[in-house]
Amino acid sequence: MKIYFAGSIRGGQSDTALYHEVIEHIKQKDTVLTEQVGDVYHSAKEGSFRDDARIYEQDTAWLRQCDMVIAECTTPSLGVGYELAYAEKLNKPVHIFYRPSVCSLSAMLKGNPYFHIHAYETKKELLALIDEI
Ligand code: 6IA
Repeated sequence: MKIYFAGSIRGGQSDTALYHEVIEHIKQKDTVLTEQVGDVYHSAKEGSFRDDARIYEQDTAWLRQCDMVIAECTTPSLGVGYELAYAEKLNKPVHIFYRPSVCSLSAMLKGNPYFHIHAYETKKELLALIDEI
């Protein structure tokens, strides 16, 4: 399967290393289109309009191509919120993961029955839930 993994970049990068581990785990069996989300070395600084336009075009093309969206939403991100709504409009299956001990997930996600919402606390739990889906 082609997986679109979504996670915060400019919204905050405190979970980037976790995204990287999740992406590596998914890659054992499937293809992840958005590996850069777990790139611990890239900087989330303001980019040029041209760079940002290229990112938008590429990411929305990948959303149209993917078979499933997996999003880690503990760190709130405008970009991830946009991607989730875009995926819903395309009728892509969307699985959202978050740690309730750290964040209160937006009602716009939690209240939408379209989304599959998964609460977890440990990395072990997260990877096991991903294996299940
Ligand atoms: O608003 P955010 O930056 O937190 O949005 C994060 C989401 O938007 C991720 O799920 C990505 O799919 C997408 N996204 C945002 N920035 C980038 C990006 N930037 N490259 C690819 N996808 C992105 C690269 C360098 C940049 C951080 C300067």
